[in-house]
Amino acid sequence: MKKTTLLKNMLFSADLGFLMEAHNGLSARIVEQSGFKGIWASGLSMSAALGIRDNNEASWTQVLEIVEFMSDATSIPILLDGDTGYGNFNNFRRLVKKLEHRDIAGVCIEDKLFPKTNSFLSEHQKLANIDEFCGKIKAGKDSQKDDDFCVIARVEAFIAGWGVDETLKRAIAYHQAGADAVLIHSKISTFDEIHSFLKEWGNRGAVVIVPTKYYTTPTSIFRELDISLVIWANHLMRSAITAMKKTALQIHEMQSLVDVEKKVATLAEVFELQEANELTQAEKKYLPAIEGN
Ligand code: SPV
Ligand code: MG
Repeated sequence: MKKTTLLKNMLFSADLGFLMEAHNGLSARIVEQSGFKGIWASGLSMSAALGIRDNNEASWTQVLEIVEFMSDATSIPILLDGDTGYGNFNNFRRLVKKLEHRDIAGVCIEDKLFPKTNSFLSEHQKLANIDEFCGKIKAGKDSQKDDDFCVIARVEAFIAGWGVDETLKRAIAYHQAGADAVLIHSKISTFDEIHSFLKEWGNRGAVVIVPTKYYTTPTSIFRELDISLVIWANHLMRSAITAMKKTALQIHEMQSLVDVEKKVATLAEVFELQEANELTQAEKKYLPAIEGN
């Protein structure tokens, strides 16, 4: 099945689905091997992995390069965190085309202004004009070639300090503009904001959430409330930071590898993740046998 169809089915099936964050080809492959059915190409994680900020410091073509590696390394659908779409409707529709070329299953755009700021960083974030954002959604949907490619509209009204009324107004407008789903984001440590939205939203359309801050909310509640998709948004990048800091400090202190060797992935695991064996087999098939080798 096409990756686009797989993502669309996740959004519209009766079951709660999960996307796990990845930020490069290696982490994407680890997500797939862990059993996840889809990948969140997180803007925060991809920028952090590049050593830069989540403020559109990476150009959109640099982001495309990263997701191309991720797509090549996996067979499950990838939803790109497309920030604000990297410009206006015109930039966004070009992005959609280029994502389809790279077999990316969908893109999520948020109703903030370019260059964006991470939702957990700044208190007074400015929101996009509703009509302008609806035009962007429409332009994206009109330019996709594959009917199943998904455009998800992320509502940042709670993040920007607005209440449920503004959040609902925006979600309804984006849904009517053709968004395949709405992502409602919240930075408070309880599920209250999202819950207040869901009560008003009813069953108008698919809802995606990112429980980074309200992580103590039991997953069973998301299921009971008919959420479509949960995104675990940054946990491979954060676990990599913890592991890398520990290893670097230990090697620096000990001036030896003896204490860490048994605590890190073996080289065999690295080669397995790179599918080194496939190349060995291909060499046997395609390279001429040279005497003495
Ligand atoms: C990301 O993973 O980059 C996101 C989610 O956009 S958040 O960091 O919560 O804004
Ligand atoms: Mg992001």
